[in-house]
Order: sequence, then C-alpha cells, then structure tokens
Amino acid sequence: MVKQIKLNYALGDLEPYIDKETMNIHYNKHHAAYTNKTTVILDELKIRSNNPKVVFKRASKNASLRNNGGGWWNHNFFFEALNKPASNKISAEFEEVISENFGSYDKFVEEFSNAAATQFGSGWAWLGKKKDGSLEIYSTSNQDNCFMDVNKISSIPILCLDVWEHAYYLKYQNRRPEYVKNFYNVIDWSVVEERYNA
Ligand code: MN3
Repeated sequence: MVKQIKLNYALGDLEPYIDKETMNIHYNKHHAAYTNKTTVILDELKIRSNNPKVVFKRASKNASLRNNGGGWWNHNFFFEALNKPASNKISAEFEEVISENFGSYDKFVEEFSNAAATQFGSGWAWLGKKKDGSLEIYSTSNQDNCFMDVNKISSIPILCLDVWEHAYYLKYQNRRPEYVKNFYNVIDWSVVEERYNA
C-alpha cells in the first residue's frame, strides 16, 4: 500500500502563488486518485515495495503503473518540497552549490523555468544530482520520472515542478510561465538541500 505524504502546510498556505482551491483539487482529488490506483496496481503485480527504484523498474511494460505510479510518487516529491512563502530561504551554502553548477541562482531560475515552460503538454521539470555530484535540469512527459526504464536519466531528483494544467489552470489559465515564475516563492529549500546532501 502506498500513501500520500502529509503536507507540512495548510492548503491555503501557498497563496497567493498557488491558490487553496487548486491545492485542494490537486492533493485531495488528483493525487489521492493516483495513490489509490497505484496501491491496487502494486497489489495485482505483487510488488510490496514503495521504493521508486523497485516500483518503476519495469514501468515500460505497464502503462497503468507508469501513469498512476508516476502520479503517486512525483506528487509526493513535489508537495514535500513546498512551503509557506515566508519560510523559504535558500541557505548560503546551498546557493553556492547552485551557483557553482549554473553560474548564479538567477541563471538556475532561468534554466529551470525554461525546462518547465518548454515541456510540451503535460509533464514535469526536474533538478537532479548526478553521480559526480553535479546538478542537471531536465523535463519529462506525463508522469514519467528518472526511476522508470523508459528513459536513461541517471541523476537522483532533488526538486520537481508539476506543469500539468491541473496544477495551475484555475488561477493562471494558459499563463504557465507566470505559474512557473511564482513557484520559486514556495520552494522549501531546506528539503531540497537535505536531498542534495543525502
Ligand atoms: Mn499534478
């Protein structure tokens, strides 16, 4: 049985950047549905683990697991690294890491935003840590992630952004770039830094 993470904030706490109603539908409807379906699928497949490396090993062979399982895991990872705008300061140490990799924090924002904006249709933008410790930015389609055998991404994710329309359409309609721009106000950098150091 897989679970949704408990949010460290109330549904309305990400306002004005992500509105309460979007969070409500996103977490309580979309994410809950992906999670429930994933539990059923894993049960049928007799997969007892909730480790993404195990769960998604043969994702290419099962579209339902790929779509619903990706929806379960990706949203947990996404919601876990969000928090109230006021509490989200990047540490000097981690800003240095970002600068070493991308030139500056602003350059990182530019590159990540570009990945999010240019992902055609539904999908995700990701920041990943490679084996040599360096960081890379990429995007995936639909609910795909790096643990699936459908791609050759080898870095470990430390941050992601949902760019499905359901993540922003109520508030932003077709203005995905504006949603992406506002995302940086609600990133919980302490979670991202912890993942980087893990
Ligand atoms: Mn979503």
